[in-house]
Amino acid sequence: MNAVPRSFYITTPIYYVNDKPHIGHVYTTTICDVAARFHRFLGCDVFFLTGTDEHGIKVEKSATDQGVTPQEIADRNAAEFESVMGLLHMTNDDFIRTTQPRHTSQVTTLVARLIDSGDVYPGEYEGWYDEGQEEYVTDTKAAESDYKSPVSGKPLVKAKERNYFFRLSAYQDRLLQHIDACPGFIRPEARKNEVLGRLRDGLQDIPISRTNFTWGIPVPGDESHVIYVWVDALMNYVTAIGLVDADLPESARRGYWPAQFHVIGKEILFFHAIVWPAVLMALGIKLPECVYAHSFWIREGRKMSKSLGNFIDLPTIQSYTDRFGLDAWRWFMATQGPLGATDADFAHSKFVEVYNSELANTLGNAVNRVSNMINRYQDGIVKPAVAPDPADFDWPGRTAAHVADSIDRMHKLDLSGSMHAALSIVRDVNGYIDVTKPFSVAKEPERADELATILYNCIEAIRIASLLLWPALPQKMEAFWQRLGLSIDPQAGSLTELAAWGGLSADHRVTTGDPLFPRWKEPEDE
Ligand code: ME8
Repeated sequence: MNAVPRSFYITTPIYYVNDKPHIGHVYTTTICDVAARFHRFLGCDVFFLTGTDEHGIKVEKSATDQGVTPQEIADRNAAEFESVMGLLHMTNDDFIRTTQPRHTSQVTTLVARLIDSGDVYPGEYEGWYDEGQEEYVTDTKAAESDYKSPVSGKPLVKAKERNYFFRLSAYQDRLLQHIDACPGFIRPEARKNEVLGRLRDGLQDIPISRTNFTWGIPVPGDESHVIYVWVDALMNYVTAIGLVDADLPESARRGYWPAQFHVIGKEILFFHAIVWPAVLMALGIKLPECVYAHSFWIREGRKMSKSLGNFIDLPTIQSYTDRFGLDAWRWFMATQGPLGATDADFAHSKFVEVYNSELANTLGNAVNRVSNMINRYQDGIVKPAVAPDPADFDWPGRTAAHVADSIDRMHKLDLSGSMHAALSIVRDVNGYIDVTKPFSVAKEPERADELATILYNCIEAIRIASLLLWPALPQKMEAFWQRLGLSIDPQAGSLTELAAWGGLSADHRVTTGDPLFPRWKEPEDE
């Protein structure tokens, strides 16, 4: 088993305020939330950051169109993103907004340092510009996409600007060396290879200032330019922990750097795995441990896009949490999401299938069967396991192996593997009941001790699984603990001690209740 890291800093991208929250934002934040909860439970000092990216031409344009100030748009939409975090019970420790003075002041300091060191220099740039994406596209890429934006389809425009440039080309070799020396720096492997390919093609210096709009942080010493939104945004990862300004209260968080994980979507890999590390190298700041770029959710086999109007938006997400419960939604995000190199399909039938097979039939069923038997045969009291186990099953060994596996996978951000390791304990319980047949044993009063052993093993195994499952299923596992009369505080950081076999004392009273995960039947077609 890996040692528990002392501190654990995990970030999501900061989301653009010119868009409405959708499954993509919710997904990345949920992954980080599950990992953050798990690591807190393990006793790590966790800092989980999310927030909003509020500058740039798109926000300025929307503001002009709507006749309001960009700040008003930013305030309104950032509030919506923040409320989504609350609605979905995210446990982020802070919510950074790039228009906050604590951020802008430190970005100014950092860019001034880059200008002083010569890593940022004034120059002239001419190239194909994608207005929607606010980025220049190389001549080759522009030709490949027929001089249209690969994202919006709108024509690219030939733009010429006097800009401040970041000397990205100077960091190509150091980046290659770093990736070579730290194999876990970019994950998954396919994304690392993508970055290596890009590095081998050669890096050009990149313009990091704009003059065609004003909604941004001014370049220090030259107010006619604003800092490119991407450089501004990337810096949130260090401004939120006051890395640059000892006078800010946030500077108490400096010990969290370097971050363990920047979790992002694959489309912003270049910025996180090339630009950001190079900027950090230029500033003499350590690099994060891992940039984890997941793939995309698609819907019913089709890419989600504005033109198709098929985004899984907040009302759709709420229709799932209303029908299946928030935990069922979190489970699907955590176990079926695109953490690997391929996209994942959000298909309604798949959601129902996973819900029924894993939550209703496996977990919910085990909890119900065992609680009901303890109630029916033992008046709801857990009795000690004094008799030998009729199946001679190595419960302490088996559960310890699954616990270690689940923790180890979570350290690597393999959420599905971690949760399924926990669920394996529950599957073991269901198999054990089939073999030991407590419902038959209960018919013979002289076998009461044997029955007590069987039921103790079952409820104790489920208790251990519930600890590991809690980060994905917090509400339902807390409800289960309540039925068992356990008061567990996952913030207290005692997961490994609690997960040791035999922790459940006899004489606990188990209450029954509505099924935790009622089996889902599609309403009949009208
Ligand atoms: O890119 N599937 O913000 P953004 C899974 N502000 N995840 C998805 C997704 C999908 N179909 N679509 C989006 C930005 N995401 C910048 C980031 S960071 C310093 C600045 C998720 O609002 C995924 O995490 O466009 C992706 O990287 C992010 O939303 C993009 O959010």
